[in-house]
Amino acid sequence: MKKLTLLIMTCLVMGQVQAEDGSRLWLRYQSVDKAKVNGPACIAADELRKYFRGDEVTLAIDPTIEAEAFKIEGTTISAKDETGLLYGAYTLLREPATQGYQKPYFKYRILNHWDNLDGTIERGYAGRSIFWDLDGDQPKAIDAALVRAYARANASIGINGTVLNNVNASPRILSPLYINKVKEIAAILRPYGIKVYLSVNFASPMALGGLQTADPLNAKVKTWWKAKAKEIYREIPDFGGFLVKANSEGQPGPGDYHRTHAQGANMLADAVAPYGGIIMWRSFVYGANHKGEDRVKQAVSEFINDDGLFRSNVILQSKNGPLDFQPREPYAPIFDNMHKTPQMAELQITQEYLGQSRHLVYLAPMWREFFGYVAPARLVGVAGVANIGLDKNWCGHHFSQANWYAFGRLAWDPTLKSEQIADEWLSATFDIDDSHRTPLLSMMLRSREACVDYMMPLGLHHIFKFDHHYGPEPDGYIAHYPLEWCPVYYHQADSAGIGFDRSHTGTDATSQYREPYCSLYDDLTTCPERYLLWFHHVPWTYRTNSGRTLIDELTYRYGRGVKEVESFIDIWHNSKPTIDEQRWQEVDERLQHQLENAREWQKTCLDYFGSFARK
Ligand code: GCW
Repeated sequence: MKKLTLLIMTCLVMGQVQAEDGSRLWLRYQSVDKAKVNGPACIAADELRKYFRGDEVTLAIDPTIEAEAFKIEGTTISAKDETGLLYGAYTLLREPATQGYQKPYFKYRILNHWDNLDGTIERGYAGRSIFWDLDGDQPKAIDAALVRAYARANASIGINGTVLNNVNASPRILSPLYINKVKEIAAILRPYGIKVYLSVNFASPMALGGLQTADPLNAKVKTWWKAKAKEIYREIPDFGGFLVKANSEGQPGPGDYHRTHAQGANMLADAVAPYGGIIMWRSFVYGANHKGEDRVKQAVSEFINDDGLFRSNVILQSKNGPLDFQPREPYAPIFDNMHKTPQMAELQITQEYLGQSRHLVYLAPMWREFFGYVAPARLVGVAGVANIGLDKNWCGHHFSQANWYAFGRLAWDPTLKSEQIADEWLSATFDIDDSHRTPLLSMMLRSREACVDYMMPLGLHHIFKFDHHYGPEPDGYIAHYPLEWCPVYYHQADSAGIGFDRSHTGTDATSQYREPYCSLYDDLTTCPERYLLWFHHVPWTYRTNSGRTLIDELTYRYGRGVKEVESFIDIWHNSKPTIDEQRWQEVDERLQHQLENAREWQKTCLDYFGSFARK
């Protein structure tokens, strides 16, 4: 008995027996300690020495290779520096047969953490922040091992930046105390090729600097930001820059002083420019200045006059859709309207409106759909709102890890197919053979469309429960203002029909799109059905492509979504013999819950809409 315990303990210490709790993500390599690694001592060398299954591998620094790129010839990886070597090493570990040259598509491949300094995470569903918490009123000590594991996971998929705090930013993040913490984190992330960025509160000069104003044209305000930038760069010379949510949902901004976004962004851009820093300025602005205007039009109205006026180190960051992170939105027309401003797409990995960490929804197909409308060539980067927290498995749902993984892989190469990414992830995450992998792959690939079907088919949107956005509430939250938060404002169901008329007879949001989309979306007969009720108010008796009336088609699609989840459960049950116990159970529980919730969506929405349609 004693011997057995000793054996188990030894194995544990040697890392050979590990519980499958999801904590190792897609990095479940078995250590083989076999390969002889030639070249500089670095993380790439350590990883290969431990996990590469070949006998020998060579790492070579080659200054002629572009930054972050790498070349694999035989078993030699060449790169400009250690970051390139690291990307090459992870690629070789994932795909031992890889040969040739690779470089990342986007320059900026950044996670955005909506983490608050008190440890909570806005729209976080996987526990508390891995970076922040309080110890009394002081910041808690950084967990270096955890942050290192986070860095490693990101480097393995090519992510090269991270914004450490919520866009609804506390000014305290810029206090010397927190800058020191950021410095600590930066030191852990640096060897993995990851830069740190911070979200800043535009009114920080008042909250922190004791100034009377945060007016971007005020000399003292400018001086304050310049001094703050200098202080940050003294501690963190490769600091990335700032992300700013200004004049949106109650956040302060240049508009408070009747200044433009360009004036606000440029003032910050000038402060970080001497150090090579950038400003990511969000276009998610609606409300105050646009009372009465269709919310999906407001970003373009708000920013169009600023095009061409931003400094060259300002990037406009916009969500993929014009409204919020709904399961399906048409692309945001801001990408068609800003011609002189570098742009980044903000994608949401955390599934705020997609069942959070309780539903299995694989997001790569949604992001690929977006790239079909907004060519990656028009973007300088992508930001992903992270789904990471202190939960053992990092993301709450084991399958939500696939979304973190897919974000990184698409940031590296947006032409990768959703299927390939899912296949890579499944193979790395579970020990399954081909016959079991195929149905799981199919489940993942169908899961986003299923979610659209059981939540908001045919272009319905924002019919979620108020505030927490989990579950259906088509009749919910009726306020006079902000109308932008009311389901009834979005679906406009009445005895005649349902849907939001955004054609030229309605709010004319279609006119913000380039051709052919403008004409296509504007005309009820050519508008793709997946956007039908997004752009049109449609009579209940309208015949959809299937020949069914609108209400029958809605009924059919809600039913189809629910059936899909039933079939996911079957697939999962069939895979039981090949999946380790803990993860199988945890996913199974969530799938059962997903089914209940999908049925709730179906019933609530069809009862409610039916009360108009079937009068
Ligand atoms: O989707 C909404 C979220 C807010 C979020 C906001 C934003 C960080 O419900 O929680 O705030 O978007 O993107 O700024």
